[in-house]
Amino acid sequence: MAKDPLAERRRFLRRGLGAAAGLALGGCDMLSERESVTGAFEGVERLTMAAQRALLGRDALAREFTEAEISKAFRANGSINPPDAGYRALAREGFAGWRLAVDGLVERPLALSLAELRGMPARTQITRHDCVEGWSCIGKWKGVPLAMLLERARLRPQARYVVFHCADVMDEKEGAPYYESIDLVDAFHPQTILAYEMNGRPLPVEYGAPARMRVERQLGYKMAKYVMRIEAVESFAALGEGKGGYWEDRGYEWYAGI
Ligand SMILES: Nc1nc2c(c(=O)[nH]1)N[C@H]1C(S)=C(S)[C@@H](COP(=O)(O)O)O[C@H]1N2
Ligand SMILES: [Mo]
Repeated sequence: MAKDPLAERRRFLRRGLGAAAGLALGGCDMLSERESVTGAFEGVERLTMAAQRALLGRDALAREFTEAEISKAFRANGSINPPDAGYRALAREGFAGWRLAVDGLVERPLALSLAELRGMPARTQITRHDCVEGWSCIGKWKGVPLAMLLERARLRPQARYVVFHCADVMDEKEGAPYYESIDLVDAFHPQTILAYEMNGRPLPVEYGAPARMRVERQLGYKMAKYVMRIEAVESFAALGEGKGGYWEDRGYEWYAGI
Protein backbone atom coordinates (compact mmCIF):
# COMPACT_ATOMS: atom_id res chain seq x y z
CA MET A 1 0.00 0.00 0.00
CA ALA A 2 2.68 2.46 0.98
CA LYS A 3 4.74 1.72 -2.12
CA ASP A 4 2.10 2.03 -4.75
CA PRO A 5 -1.12 3.39 -3.35
CA LEU A 6 -2.65 3.97 -6.74
CA ALA A 7 -2.21 0.39 -7.85
CA GLU A 8 -3.72 -0.79 -4.59
CA ARG A 9 -6.69 1.52 -5.01
CA ARG A 10 -7.22 0.55 -8.60
CA ARG A 11 -7.44 -3.06 -7.45
CA PHE A 12 -9.97 -1.99 -4.87
CA LEU A 13 -12.03 -0.08 -7.38
CA ARG A 14 -11.94 -2.99 -9.82
CA ARG A 15 -12.74 -5.78 -7.46
CA GLY A 16 -15.10 -4.12 -5.05
CA LEU A 17 -15.29 -4.03 -1.33
CA GLY A 18 -15.32 -7.72 -0.48
CA ALA A 19 -11.98 -8.31 -2.09
CA ALA A 20 -9.80 -6.66 0.52
CA ALA A 21 -10.12 -9.63 2.88
CA GLY A 22 -6.86 -11.36 3.63
CA LEU A 23 -4.64 -8.33 4.13
CA ALA A 24 -2.12 -8.83 6.90
CA LEU A 25 -2.85 -6.43 9.73
CA GLY A 26 -1.10 -5.65 12.96
CA GLY A 27 -3.42 -4.88 15.82
CA CYS A 28 -6.37 -3.90 13.69
CA ASP A 29 -9.39 -5.87 12.73
CA MET A 30 -10.71 -6.83 9.41
CA LEU A 31 -14.29 -5.72 9.44
CA SER A 32 -16.33 -8.83 9.90
CA GLU A 33 -18.69 -9.70 7.09
CA ARG A 34 -21.57 -8.56 9.23
CA GLU A 35 -20.05 -5.27 10.30
CA SER A 36 -18.50 -4.32 7.03
CA VAL A 37 -21.51 -5.12 4.95
CA THR A 38 -24.31 -3.91 7.12
CA GLY A 39 -22.43 -1.41 9.26
CA ALA A 40 -20.04 0.53 7.17
CA PHE A 41 -20.11 -0.10 3.51
CA GLU A 42 -23.67 -0.77 2.55
CA GLY A 43 -24.36 2.53 4.23
CA VAL A 44 -22.34 4.15 1.51
CA GLU A 45 -23.56 2.00 -1.32
CA ARG A 46 -27.25 1.77 -0.66
CA LEU A 47 -28.31 4.88 1.13
CA THR A 48 -28.10 8.27 -0.35
CA MET A 49 -26.64 11.03 1.74
CA ALA A 50 -30.10 12.44 2.34
CA ALA A 51 -31.56 9.10 3.34
CA GLN A 52 -28.73 8.32 5.72
CA ARG A 53 -29.02 11.67 7.38
CA ALA A 54 -32.78 11.37 7.64
CA LEU A 55 -32.37 8.00 9.36
CA LEU A 56 -29.52 8.83 11.67
CA GLY A 57 -29.98 12.53 12.21
CA ARG A 58 -27.56 15.22 11.19
CA ASP A 59 -25.68 15.21 14.45
CA ALA A 60 -25.78 11.52 15.36
CA LEU A 61 -22.50 10.67 17.04
CA ALA A 62 -20.15 7.93 15.93
CA ARG A 63 -19.68 5.27 18.58
CA GLU A 64 -16.96 5.97 21.12
CA PHE A 65 -14.87 3.26 22.78
CA THR A 66 -12.98 2.70 26.03
CA GLU A 67 -9.22 3.00 26.64
CA ALA A 68 -9.05 -0.80 26.82
CA GLU A 69 -10.40 -1.09 23.29
CA ILE A 70 -7.66 1.04 21.69
CA SER A 71 -5.84 -0.98 18.99
CA LYS A 72 -2.37 -2.10 20.07
CA ALA A 73 -0.97 -1.10 16.70
CA PHE A 74 -2.89 1.37 14.59
CA ARG A 75 -2.31 0.81 10.91
CA ALA A 76 -0.75 3.74 9.05
CA ASN A 77 -2.05 4.06 5.52
CA GLY A 78 -1.61 6.12 2.37
CA SER A 79 1.17 8.66 2.78
CA ILE A 80 3.20 7.84 5.85
CA ASN A 81 6.26 10.03 5.36
CA PRO A 82 5.75 12.90 2.92
CA PRO A 83 8.96 13.51 0.95
CA ASP A 84 7.98 17.08 0.04
CA ALA A 85 10.86 19.45 0.80
CA GLY A 86 8.72 22.06 2.56
CA TYR A 87 7.16 19.44 4.79
CA ARG A 88 10.52 17.84 5.61
CA ALA A 89 11.92 21.22 6.63
CA LEU A 90 8.97 21.83 8.97
CA ALA A 91 9.27 18.32 10.44
CA ARG A 92 12.98 18.79 11.17
CA GLU A 93 12.11 21.77 13.37
CA GLY A 94 9.39 19.89 15.22
CA PHE A 95 6.82 21.91 13.24
CA ALA A 96 7.76 25.12 15.05
CA GLY A 97 7.39 26.97 11.75
CA TRP A 98 4.15 25.28 10.73
CA ARG A 99 1.13 27.58 10.42
CA LEU A 100 -2.34 26.34 9.75
CA ALA A 101 -4.11 28.64 7.31
CA VAL A 102 -7.87 28.97 7.63
CA ASP A 103 -9.03 31.04 4.69
CA GLY A 104 -11.25 31.23 1.62
CA LEU A 105 -14.81 32.39 2.29
CA VAL A 106 -14.12 33.71 5.80
CA GLU A 107 -14.24 37.18 7.29
CA ARG A 108 -11.04 36.76 9.27
CA PRO A 109 -8.36 34.48 7.77
CA LEU A 110 -6.27 32.71 10.41
CA ALA A 111 -2.67 31.51 10.54
CA LEU A 112 -2.31 29.40 13.68
CA SER A 113 0.81 27.84 15.17
CA LEU A 114 0.72 24.44 16.83
CA ALA A 115 1.03 26.17 20.21
CA GLU A 116 -1.99 28.32 19.42
CA LEU A 117 -4.00 25.25 18.40
CA ARG A 118 -3.01 23.49 21.62
CA GLY A 119 -4.20 26.54 23.54
CA MET A 120 -7.72 26.30 22.13
CA PRO A 121 -10.53 24.25 23.69
CA ALA A 122 -10.03 20.60 22.79
CA ARG A 123 -12.07 17.43 22.43
CA THR A 124 -10.79 13.90 23.05
CA GLN A 125 -12.50 10.89 21.52
CA ILE A 126 -11.80 7.17 21.13
CA THR A 127 -13.22 6.09 17.81
CA ARG A 128 -12.95 3.43 15.13
CA HIS A 129 -11.33 4.29 11.83
CA ASP A 130 -12.74 2.33 8.89
CA CYS A 131 -10.77 2.22 5.67
CA VAL A 132 -12.44 1.23 2.39
CA GLU A 133 -9.78 -1.45 2.05
CA GLY A 134 -11.65 -3.40 4.71
CA TRP A 135 -9.69 -2.86 7.91
CA SER A 136 -10.44 -0.83 10.99
CA CYS A 137 -8.49 0.38 14.03
CA ILE A 138 -9.50 2.11 17.24
CA GLY A 139 -7.54 5.13 18.39
CA LYS A 140 -7.76 8.05 20.78
CA TRP A 141 -7.64 11.50 19.25
CA LYS A 142 -7.35 14.93 20.78
CA GLY A 143 -7.78 18.14 18.84
CA VAL A 144 -9.64 21.35 18.21
CA PRO A 145 -13.23 21.02 16.98
CA LEU A 146 -13.31 22.27 13.40
CA ALA A 147 -16.42 24.27 14.39
CA MET A 148 -14.27 26.39 16.72
CA LEU A 149 -11.81 27.21 13.96
CA LEU A 150 -14.60 28.12 11.56
CA GLU A 151 -16.34 30.22 14.17
CA ARG A 152 -13.13 32.05 14.92
CA ALA A 153 -12.52 32.71 11.22
CA ARG A 154 -16.20 33.61 10.70
CA LEU A 155 -17.55 31.79 7.68
CA ARG A 156 -19.14 33.93 5.04
CA PRO A 157 -22.73 33.02 4.10
CA GLN A 158 -21.67 31.75 0.63
CA ALA A 159 -19.46 29.03 2.17
CA ARG A 160 -20.87 25.54 1.57
CA TYR A 161 -17.87 23.23 1.85
CA VAL A 162 -14.63 23.03 3.75
CA VAL A 163 -11.53 21.86 1.88
CA PHE A 164 -8.44 20.39 3.53
CA HIS A 165 -5.20 20.96 1.64
CA CYS A 166 -2.43 18.53 2.62
CA ALA A 167 1.35 18.64 2.46
CA ASP A 168 1.80 15.33 0.63
CA VAL A 169 1.92 15.17 -3.14
CA MET A 170 0.62 11.68 -3.89
CA ASP A 171 1.66 11.11 -7.43
CA GLU A 172 4.95 12.62 -8.43
CA LYS A 173 4.23 12.35 -12.12
CA GLU A 174 0.83 14.02 -11.90
CA GLY A 175 1.95 16.29 -9.06
CA ALA A 176 -1.43 15.85 -7.37
CA PRO A 177 -1.55 16.88 -3.72
CA TYR A 178 -3.86 15.07 -1.33
CA TYR A 179 -6.96 17.07 -0.55
CA GLU A 180 -10.43 16.41 0.77
CA SER A 181 -13.68 18.25 1.31
CA ILE A 182 -16.72 17.96 3.55
CA ASP A 183 -19.96 19.88 3.78
CA LEU A 184 -20.97 22.09 6.67
CA VAL A 185 -23.00 19.37 8.38
CA ASP A 186 -19.84 17.32 8.83
CA ALA A 187 -17.71 20.41 9.42
CA PHE A 188 -19.82 21.41 12.43
CA HIS A 189 -20.34 17.85 13.70
CA PRO A 190 -19.09 17.70 17.32
CA GLN A 191 -16.70 14.81 16.56
CA THR A 192 -15.07 16.56 13.61
CA ILE A 193 -11.74 17.69 15.02
CA LEU A 194 -8.33 18.76 13.81
CA ALA A 195 -6.31 16.28 15.86
CA TYR A 196 -2.77 16.99 17.07
CA GLU A 197 -2.55 14.08 19.55
CA MET A 198 -3.01 10.36 19.07
CA ASN A 199 -3.21 7.94 21.99
CA GLY A 200 -1.95 10.62 24.38
CA ARG A 201 1.15 11.61 22.35
CA PRO A 202 1.87 14.30 19.78
CA LEU A 203 0.61 13.02 16.44
CA PRO A 204 3.44 11.01 14.80
CA VAL A 205 4.45 11.66 11.19
CA GLU A 206 2.94 8.38 9.90
CA TYR A 207 -0.46 9.45 11.17
CA GLY A 208 -0.40 12.98 9.75
CA ALA A 209 1.79 15.25 11.91
CA PRO A 210 1.43 17.89 13.02
CA ALA A 211 -2.36 17.82 12.56
CA ARG A 212 -4.93 15.69 10.75
CA MET A 213 -8.67 15.60 10.45
CA ARG A 214 -10.94 13.20 12.24
CA VAL A 215 -14.37 13.16 10.60
CA GLU A 216 -15.83 10.30 12.55
CA ARG A 217 -18.99 9.77 10.52
CA GLN A 218 -16.98 9.20 7.36
CA LEU A 219 -14.63 6.59 5.92
CA GLY A 220 -10.87 6.88 6.35
CA TYR A 221 -10.03 8.63 3.12
CA LYS A 222 -12.00 11.72 4.22
CA MET A 223 -9.66 12.13 7.21
CA ALA A 224 -6.97 14.28 5.68
CA LYS A 225 -3.51 13.97 7.23
CA TYR A 226 -0.73 16.63 7.05
CA VAL A 227 -3.28 19.45 6.91
CA MET A 228 -1.69 22.75 5.89
CA ARG A 229 -4.68 24.80 4.93
CA ILE A 230 -8.42 24.75 5.58
CA GLU A 231 -10.31 26.60 2.90
CA ALA A 232 -14.00 27.53 2.92
CA VAL A 233 -15.48 27.38 -0.58
CA GLU A 234 -18.80 27.65 -2.32
CA SER A 235 -17.93 24.86 -4.73
CA PHE A 236 -15.01 22.46 -5.16
CA ALA A 237 -15.47 22.19 -8.93
CA ALA A 238 -12.29 24.18 -9.64
CA LEU A 239 -10.05 21.99 -7.44
CA GLY A 240 -8.17 18.98 -8.78
CA GLU A 241 -10.45 17.07 -11.16
CA GLY A 242 -13.45 18.71 -9.54
CA LYS A 243 -14.77 15.74 -7.54
CA GLY A 244 -13.92 17.07 -4.09
CA GLY A 245 -10.93 14.97 -3.11
CA TYR A 246 -7.84 13.11 -4.23
CA TRP A 247 -9.53 9.69 -4.19
CA GLU A 248 -12.83 11.09 -5.40
CA ASP A 249 -10.97 12.34 -8.48
CA ARG A 250 -9.97 8.68 -8.99
CA GLY A 251 -13.43 7.19 -8.61
CA TYR A 252 -14.41 7.14 -4.94
CA GLU A 253 -17.71 8.53 -3.73
CA TRP A 254 -17.57 12.07 -2.36
CA TYR A 255 -20.00 11.15 0.40
CA ALA A 256 -18.43 8.36 2.45
CA GLY A 257 -20.78 8.44 5.43
CA ILE A 258 -20.80 5.52 7.87
N1 LIG B 1 -2.76 13.63 3.39
C1 LIG B 1 -3.23 12.39 3.34
N2 LIG B 1 -4.31 12.09 4.08
C2 LIG B 1 -4.81 10.83 4.07
C3 LIG B 1 -4.26 9.82 3.25
C4 LIG B 1 -3.12 10.17 2.48
O1 LIG B 1 -2.54 9.35 1.75
N3 LIG B 1 -2.63 11.47 2.55
N4 LIG B 1 -4.82 8.55 3.23
C5 LIG B 1 -6.22 8.44 3.70
C6 LIG B 1 -6.65 7.08 3.95
S1 LIG B 1 -7.19 6.16 2.64
C7 LIG B 1 -6.77 6.58 5.21
S2 LIG B 1 -7.41 5.05 5.51
C8 LIG B 1 -6.28 7.33 6.36
C9 LIG B 1 -5.18 6.57 7.05
O2 LIG B 1 -4.88 7.17 8.27
P1 LIG B 1 -3.86 6.45 9.23
O3 LIG B 1 -2.51 6.47 8.56
O4 LIG B 1 -3.90 7.20 10.50
O5 LIG B 1 -4.34 5.03 9.38
O6 LIG B 1 -5.76 8.62 6.01
C10 LIG B 1 -6.42 9.24 4.97
N5 LIG B 1 -5.89 10.57 4.84
MO1 LIG C 1 -8.38 4.42 3.60
